[in-house]
Amino acid sequence: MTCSNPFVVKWVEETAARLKPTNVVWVNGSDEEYRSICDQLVSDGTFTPLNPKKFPNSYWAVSDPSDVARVEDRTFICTRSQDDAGPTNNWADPREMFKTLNSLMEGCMQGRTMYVVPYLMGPDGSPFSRVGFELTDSLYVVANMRIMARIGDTALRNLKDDSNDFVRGVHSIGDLDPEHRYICHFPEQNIIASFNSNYGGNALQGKKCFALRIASTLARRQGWLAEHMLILGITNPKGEKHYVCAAFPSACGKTNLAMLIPPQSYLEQGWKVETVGDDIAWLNFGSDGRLYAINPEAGFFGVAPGTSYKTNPNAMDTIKSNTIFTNTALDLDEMVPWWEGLGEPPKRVRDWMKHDWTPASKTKAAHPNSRFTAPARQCPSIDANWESPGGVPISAIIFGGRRAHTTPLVYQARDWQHGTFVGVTMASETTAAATGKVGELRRDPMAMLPFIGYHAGDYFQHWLDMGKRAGAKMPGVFHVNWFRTDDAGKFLWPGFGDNMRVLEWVLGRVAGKAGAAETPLGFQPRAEDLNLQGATLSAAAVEELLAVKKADWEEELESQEKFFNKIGAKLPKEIWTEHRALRQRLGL
Ligand code: OXD
Ligand code: MN
Repeated sequence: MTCSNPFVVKWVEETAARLKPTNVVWVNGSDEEYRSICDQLVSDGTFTPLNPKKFPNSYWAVSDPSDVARVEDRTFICTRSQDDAGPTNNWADPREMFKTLNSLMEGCMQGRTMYVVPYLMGPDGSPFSRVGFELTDSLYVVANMRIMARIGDTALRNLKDDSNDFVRGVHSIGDLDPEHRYICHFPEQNIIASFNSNYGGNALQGKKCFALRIASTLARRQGWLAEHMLILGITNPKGEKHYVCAAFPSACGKTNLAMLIPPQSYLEQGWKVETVGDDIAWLNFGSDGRLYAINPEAGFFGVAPGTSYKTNPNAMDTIKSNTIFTNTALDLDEMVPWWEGLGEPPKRVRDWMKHDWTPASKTKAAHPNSRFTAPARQCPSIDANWESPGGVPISAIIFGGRRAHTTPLVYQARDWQHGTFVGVTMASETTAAATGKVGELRRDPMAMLPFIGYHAGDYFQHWLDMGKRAGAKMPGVFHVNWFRTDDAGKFLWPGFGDNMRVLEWVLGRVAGKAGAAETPLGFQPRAEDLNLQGATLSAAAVEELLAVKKADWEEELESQEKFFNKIGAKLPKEIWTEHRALRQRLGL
């Protein structure tokens, strides 16, 4: 299918004239084309084919050692007014940034091919889906985009010939110089430019750049929400099904929760959990006034280390074929990927830096942020409605973070305004998905800190406004913390499948059936309100998991205030009101 949209054709021609590729190839998204892309990546040494019996049509790749994660300090929101980017984003003047990028990228594709990748974020034919184009000189990016989005002809079919409403994206690997790495967003023009990185979160523009940063600005203008949330469906033994969204900062187990397998006792009673998405949700009002979610993505870009048949069997079965492994280690005898947490190390291991590795080596074999890119449709728990054009109705929104102390296992917000406050005050101890220090407490509102494409204060206001529009039809809001530890630093909660116990309580609350105590935080289960049958938990551990300690909260309230002051005058007054009310309820 040739593209007959004159806006697209003109922009592609203009871009090619500036970047000067040797040739321009339009990607159609077919199976045949994908096979030939993979063959080329094998012959140029980017892809190592894996054992065709154990991992058919799957490949191992490693990145430049300096290019292994998102780079928040090199990520920019370019708006005419600095105030529109707000205090949590790196701002740049769009004219200045265009100048910088134009001079850096002028002729950067000489001797290379420029691939034109039309992509659709969202299900084919959905009124909520959107089209983007990524012009890239990285065949690795094309191969990953083929898994993560619906690319080629499907995308073109979803764009009207007279429509100028698409995201224009340019990406070049340049020379991977970290000093001149740029991940730039121009929300006023719907433009994305990424340069000198080939890492998924920087270079697969459909994901964080479009589906979160640009989409959040579209959502604000158009009255919807683009969120960093997984989507899952839960069916109870009576056959009643509810969908929930959950927001966690990067690498807090979102993929595991999205693919949760309930404990045996739940399975025997007929509970079922199904996956709609593991990272991003676009939420729109349906005609009944409820919020409906679509997963804009078509694949999973999951963290490999720690993934195993013990922690996430559904992910393990998803990645058995048609998968790209980046920066994992390689078992040279079996030609299968390996990473820490998968089990016994194989005899002959090549690490992600392409060195021989043994358990005695001082480094990890797989990079902690090594990833698999796998088609969502291969997930055994994929929900029958995951590509439903209208989306799935959302009954609850769950916020969470990685906190060793302070926040209890679960609590429910009192109403939407309070729920927005709970989201705004989310915080988590940092992990490896972004470059930077590991283990520090970082405030991460709605898990969107690195992804809000505009002023965070305006974003919080948008959340409040959405609630005013829908009133009582908004989903219930909850907060969970799977990561609370005892004095010895050991996790108190088993996590993984046992998180089902918390989900059951959440759905029970939404249905008005589960019991709770009203506490300063909102509504919390008492031990007897949770189904802990079959869980190996002492009464003391349960008590500790549910405890709210004044000293911890005193510190927490102070940290919230510091964060609010950073947001400044645009922090909605309702958020201060909720904060003061919480302080009062805690008697602090
Ligand atoms: C991701 C992230 O890769 O949040 O999903 O960093
Ligand atoms: Mn994410």
